[in-house]
Amino acid sequence: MSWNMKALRVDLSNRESEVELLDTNITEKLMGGRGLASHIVWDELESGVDPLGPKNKLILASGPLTGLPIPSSGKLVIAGKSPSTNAYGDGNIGTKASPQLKKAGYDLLIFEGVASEPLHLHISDSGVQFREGRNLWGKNTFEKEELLIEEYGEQAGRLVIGEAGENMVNYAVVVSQNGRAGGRVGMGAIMGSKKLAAITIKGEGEPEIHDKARLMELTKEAYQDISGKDGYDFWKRQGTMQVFSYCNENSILPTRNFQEGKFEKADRIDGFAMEREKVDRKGCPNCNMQCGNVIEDSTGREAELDYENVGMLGPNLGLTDIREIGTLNRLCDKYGLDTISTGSSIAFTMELAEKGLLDEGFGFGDFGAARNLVGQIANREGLGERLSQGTKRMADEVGHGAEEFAMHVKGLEVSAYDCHTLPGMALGYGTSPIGGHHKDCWVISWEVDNERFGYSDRKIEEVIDLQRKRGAVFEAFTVCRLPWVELGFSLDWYEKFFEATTGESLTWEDFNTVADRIYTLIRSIMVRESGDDWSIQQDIPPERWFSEPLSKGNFKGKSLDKENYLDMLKRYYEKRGWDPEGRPKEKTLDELDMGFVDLENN
Ligand code: PTT
Ligand code: SF4
Repeated sequence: MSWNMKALRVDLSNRESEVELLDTNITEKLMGGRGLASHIVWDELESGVDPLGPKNKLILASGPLTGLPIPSSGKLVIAGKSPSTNAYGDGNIGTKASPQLKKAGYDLLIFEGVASEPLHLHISDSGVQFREGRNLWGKNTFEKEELLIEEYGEQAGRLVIGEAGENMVNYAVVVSQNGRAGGRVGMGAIMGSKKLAAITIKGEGEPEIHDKARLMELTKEAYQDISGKDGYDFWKRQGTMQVFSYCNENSILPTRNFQEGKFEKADRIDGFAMEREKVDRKGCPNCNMQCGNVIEDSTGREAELDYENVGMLGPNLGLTDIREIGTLNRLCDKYGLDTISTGSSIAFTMELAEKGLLDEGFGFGDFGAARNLVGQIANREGLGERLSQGTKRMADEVGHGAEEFAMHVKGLEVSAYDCHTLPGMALGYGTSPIGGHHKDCWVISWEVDNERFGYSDRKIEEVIDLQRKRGAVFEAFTVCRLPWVELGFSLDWYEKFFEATTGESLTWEDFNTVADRIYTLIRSIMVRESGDDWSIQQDIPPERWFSEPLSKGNFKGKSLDKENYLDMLKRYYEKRGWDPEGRPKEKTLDELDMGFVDLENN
């Protein structure tokens, strides 16, 4: 290995820090990013620690390919024990902090304890400076970043939280560059619980690269390959919004809290409607695909739109004005709230109100109510206090069957794909290592093109293959997966990048073994943290997709079948080497050479 191979461990309670060498036994087995972070959660966190207490840790993890000149490498994993799911949680953020971390000479930052006063940490080649953070505390993410730019310049890496993180909302995110947001499983809340208002990183060195000339040559060719791809120009126009119309046409677009998969006014808010309002593009460092669509919102301010944001804050709330959706998106960025869980929690509340389970006078399509709720959630005021816990806990409080339309898996709200007609995607959500997130497995186009309503072994294999690549390898390299996923940039490039960077010739077969370890490790954490409450029920997606068939569109009358789903889930466990309840088997841990996991004595 030839990345920095160094971690900086920061004790916030005592204002101390130390540099540690990474354990090569662990980097060989689990690589970087999600692999390293999940190992820390397994190895260093006592079972049962409070995610918002001093014993949880906030981890920023890069991988062997992060922050290098190669395409779309400006990403960073932010991880810890999640307050939404009470198990391992992480997110992947595009940020200048990623190349700056490498330049400063580290691959990994670990924050422990709790500061007695709000702090701002500045990381550089010479370690960490503990700076007064009171001037930042109470300010929104945009204001915080502005102050940090004044002090450190535009090129410094910045990671901040907004009011939502300070108030420890369960789905508060960490924000960078005024709109990149990561850690929807509440990583912003962990940062807030540690009284960490901001982290800035500015390095002067260069990460060690095994064959720099070769890497630069590959990099040049790779950028040309990407910009020559067929879909490149359209991607630059719409970014992730290019999938919006596809989702509506195929009855996948979340509509009024996932009651339907088709929205009657989708053409008002689709990728083409967005293009008409688009004023700029933004994105992560080291990337020629810049996918953040910037529009002017209904107040005339700039807002950045991605598909998930529009899906969850638009049709899922019954809203039809792209500029109003932009306003909700901008508010989420400003407060540091995840757009997916915010949208889902508001949609859930609107449905509760319409069904008479909450005494509120609003319903779907009410932009004013949605806008007010975003602020109330971030500040945990009024009804916002309840919504800030997410749909699972809120449903438990409301009772009267509300759980049936709380759209989460393991406490994390599902992203913007309706699964009434997608058993494979439902399995992807059910078995995602961090709860209801699509990042590990977007099997939809395969499913739509092949066997849409099937529960076959072939489909399970497709899910596992995507989970390996998207959910583990790209998260362990810690680079963006979109060049491959969206433009068909060949996976072979990554073997070459890896060899030029580290000097090691690994193949995708080797990477997939690393992936299986990471999946089994995160599953072990989940099982350990659930204790006696662990059950196969946790891997079942929201009840609505089984019990309430679609009432409109080309798939009217369709829903998932519970018996078939459970059978598919058990076959999935078998293929993963987990027992019929979804727990990793001893034999599997041995075969994967994971002696560091002992589920019996944990
Ligand atoms: C990700 C989730 C997503 S996934 C989106 S839009 W997407 C939402 N974006 C939000 C936002 O914006 N503001 C906000 N306040 N909350 C938001 N919550 C939602 O968060 C993101 C891109 C995207 S855009 C995607 S798919 C890809 N995700 C990657 C991934 O997970 N891993 C990886 N190796 N590469 C990826 N590339 C793409 O990155 P979470 P970002 Mg995000 C305004 O982090 O917690 O995983 O949630 O990081 O820098 O914004 O890039 O249609
Ligand atoms: Fe960031 Fe988009 Fe580029 Fe990926 S494609 S690195 S998310 S700008």
